[in-house]
Amino acid sequence: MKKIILFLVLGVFLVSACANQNTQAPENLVGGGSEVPGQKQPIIEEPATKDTEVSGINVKEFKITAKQFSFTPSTIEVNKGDKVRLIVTSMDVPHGIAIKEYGINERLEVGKPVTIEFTADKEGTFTAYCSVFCGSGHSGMKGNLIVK
Ligand SMILES: [Cu+2]
Repeated sequence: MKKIILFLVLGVFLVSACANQNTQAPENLVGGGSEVPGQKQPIIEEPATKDTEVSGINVKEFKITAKQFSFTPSTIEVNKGDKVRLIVTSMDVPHGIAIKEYGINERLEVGKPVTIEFTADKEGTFTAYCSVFCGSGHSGMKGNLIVK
């Protein structure tokens, strides 16, 4: 009698094991199928943010103030190929800002920002100097543009 009961118990286990396998297999397929589209969504979003980084033009903007007898900051550094935007404002008397090698020469009226844009296509250290006589220290009123 015990053997018959054992066989019955084993039989029930085997049947239920088979039933579990049959029901689990399709579940796994469905589960795997539904996960794939869910995982693809962030993958699609990532290149979109990279595209905006790549297409964004590298513009380096500097706000510079001019006053007797200096520019602040006095040195700006950019990489060759950068588009550079200088927004220069005189704080006291009329000044000028000139970078001969880049063909820049602008007059700076007091309190009126002047925007200068250029592409830093020449490597080197260039002198930015005041081009409007502004007093005793005028000839020493200089700054540096460094293009690496
Ligand atoms: Cu000057």
